Amino acid sequence: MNLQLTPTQRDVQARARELCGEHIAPRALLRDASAEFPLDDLRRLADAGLMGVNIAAELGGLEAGVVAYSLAVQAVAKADPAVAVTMAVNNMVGEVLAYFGTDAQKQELVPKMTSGEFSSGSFCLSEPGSGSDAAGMLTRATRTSEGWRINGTKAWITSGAYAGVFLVWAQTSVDGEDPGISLFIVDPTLEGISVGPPEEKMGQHASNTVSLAFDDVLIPADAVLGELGKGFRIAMMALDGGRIGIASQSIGIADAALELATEAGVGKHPQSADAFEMMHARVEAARQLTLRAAWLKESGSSNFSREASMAKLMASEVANEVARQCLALVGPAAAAYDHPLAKLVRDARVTRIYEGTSEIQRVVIARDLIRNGAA
Ligand code: COS
Repeated sequence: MNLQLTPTQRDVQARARELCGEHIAPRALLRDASAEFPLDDLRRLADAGLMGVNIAAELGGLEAGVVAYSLAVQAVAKADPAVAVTMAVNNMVGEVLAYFGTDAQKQELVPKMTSGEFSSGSFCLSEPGSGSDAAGMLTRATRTSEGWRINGTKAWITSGAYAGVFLVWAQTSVDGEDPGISLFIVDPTLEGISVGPPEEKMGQHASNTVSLAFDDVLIPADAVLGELGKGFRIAMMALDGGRIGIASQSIGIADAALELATEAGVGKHPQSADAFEMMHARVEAARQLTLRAAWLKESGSSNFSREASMAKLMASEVANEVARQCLALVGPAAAAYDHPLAKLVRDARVTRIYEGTSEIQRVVIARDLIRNGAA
């Protein structure tokens, strides 16, 4: 692994930082207070190529790789974690379409995601009764004479009220047989889809999180993405990459907390210096773990699940600890609800939950250790 950033990676990082400094960071607190979905910023991210960092240029992506993607998410999360998660899910949905789609599916949808024509895309896997046990989903797609009929409910769907495309996982029925879980491309404007009210979350208010109900939604026969019955594997592969995105978001949160604490003079006092240096060291360790997972994915490794889960586990735990500790060291003023450090503490919590809880990351790591041994 080359620890030196390439000119392309530095360029992507600089692009993200410039856009964040000018537009995303200055409005983060206001955006949090109003819970306004960041349509303008998403358009700016798309204009800068950041909605398809690891997607081929012929589909409108930057084709800059996974390390560059991680650096971009880190920069955006440092400015506003709510914008970063929206961007990360868009990149993940775009990559799934670009990787598993037929030529027709790719040409029709991916350029709309990378160009910003679709403000966002949604990854519809979790359900009210199945989050960690993703395979326990109840949503069902039944083959009809002309296509598929979908019934079920999805929960905690990022960008669900704004997405231009849904990727929906469902148990599949074909002539009474059940080939397993399949993945479907669903147009969010179809009849039978209802979008629940935005969830009132403790943090990341400007990201949109809703439930989606599918009531006899009819979709065409060619809406299957990838092989019929093989959708669960696609979800797991996508989540391996998605976890690198959330690890990167977590690092951005920790970077922001450390910067705010430094500005407040933490680190200059002998009482806080030890803790402060250790926090910096832990954030750096989490960053290197995350970049390594990104590099493995970028180099075409057939299995980077363990590294992605380790990065997500470590970075999300570090982000939570660092944000909390910085708040404590800065003092009571930082505990005001709308103080930027209090916002980071609130924003950090969900990084230990979405795209697989810390407990699930431990399961993935343990299974891989049992199967493949230690490094
Ligand atoms: N890449 C490719 N294939 C994978 C894979 C991966 N990372 N992980 C699992 N698979 C495959 C397995 O090889 C297996 O394939 P076969 O059926 O062909 O043997 C299949 O998927 C089922 O795997 P497994 O038996 O491990 O599935 P489990 O139901 O036990 O689930 C966990 C495993 C718990 C890891 C999974 O349910 C999970 O990740 N849950 C968390 C879900 C999540 O992160 N949700 C967040 C949603 S977005 S906010």
